[in-house]
Amino acid sequence: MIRDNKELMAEVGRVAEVAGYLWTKGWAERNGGNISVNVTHLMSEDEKALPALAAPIALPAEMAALKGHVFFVTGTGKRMRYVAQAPFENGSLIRISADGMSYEIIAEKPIPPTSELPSHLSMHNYLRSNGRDSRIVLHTHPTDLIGLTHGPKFLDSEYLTRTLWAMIPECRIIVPKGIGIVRYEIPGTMDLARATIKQLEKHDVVFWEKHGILAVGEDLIECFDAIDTLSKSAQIYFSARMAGFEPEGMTDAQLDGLVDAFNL
Ligand code: 2HA
Ligand code: ZN
Repeated sequence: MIRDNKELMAEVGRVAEVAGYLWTKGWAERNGGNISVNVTHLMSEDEKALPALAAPIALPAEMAALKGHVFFVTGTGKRMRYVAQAPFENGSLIRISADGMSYEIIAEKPIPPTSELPSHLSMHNYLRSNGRDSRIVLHTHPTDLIGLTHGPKFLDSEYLTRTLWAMIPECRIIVPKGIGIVRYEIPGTMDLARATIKQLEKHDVVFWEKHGILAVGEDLIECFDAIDTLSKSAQIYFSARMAGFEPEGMTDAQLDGLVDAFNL
C-alpha cells in the first residue's frame, strides 16, 4: 500500500539517491553514516495507522514534539551502498507512539533503525519544538572534513568556519550559519546527541571531532550539498597545503560582500 504513495516513494527515492552519493564520495565505509527523514506530512491517516511489524521499543526520553510522527530511517548495521539499491531492505518506516515514549516499525519490513536513532530523534524533537521545519538529519563520514578535526586549531568554530568559507564564495552562501563543533564523544550516545543539539541552536552543520559530520535541514539534497560544498573547500585547502603553500583565502571584505549580494 505505501508503494502506491508517489510522494512518499519519491522521498524514499531521495534517500536512496543520497545514500549512493555518500558511498561514491567515499564517505560511507562499511555501515558508516545514517539518515532519518520525517515523512509524516506525506502520509495518509490510514498509512499513519498501519499495524506495527514488531513490538514497541522504548525511547530514552519523551519525544513530546514527535507524538504520532512517522520517519524513514536507515537500518542499523546497513550499508549506504545497499540503501542506494534497496531502501526498504536497508531501512524502515517507524512511528512514534501517541505518548512519545516509544516507537514501532510499521513498514515495509521489520528492519531495526540506526544505532543513532535516539540521537536523531532527540534532534528532530529539539528542532520541531523550536519551530524549525528541519525534517532531515544526515550523518556521514567525509574523509577530508574528519581530517580537519584532527588539527587542534580547527576545533574552534569561528576559525574552522572562516577557513572553509574563505576557499570559495559558494561555501558561505551555502552554509551561511557556519559550522558547530562537538568534541569527541562515544558514537551513538545521548551525550553526543546533547552536545550536538547545543550546536544546532546556531548551526545547521556540526562537525563531530574525529568521527564525522551531521547536517539538519528541510531538504535532504540540500543537506548533502552543504556537506559536499564544505568538503570541496577542505579539498582546496589541503591541495594548497600539499603543494607547499598556505592558501591565501578570500579577504574579510570579499566574504562580507557576499552578505549583501546574497541576503545572507
Ligand atoms: O551508523 O556512523 O555514528 C554508523 C555510524 C555511527
Ligand atoms: Zn558515524
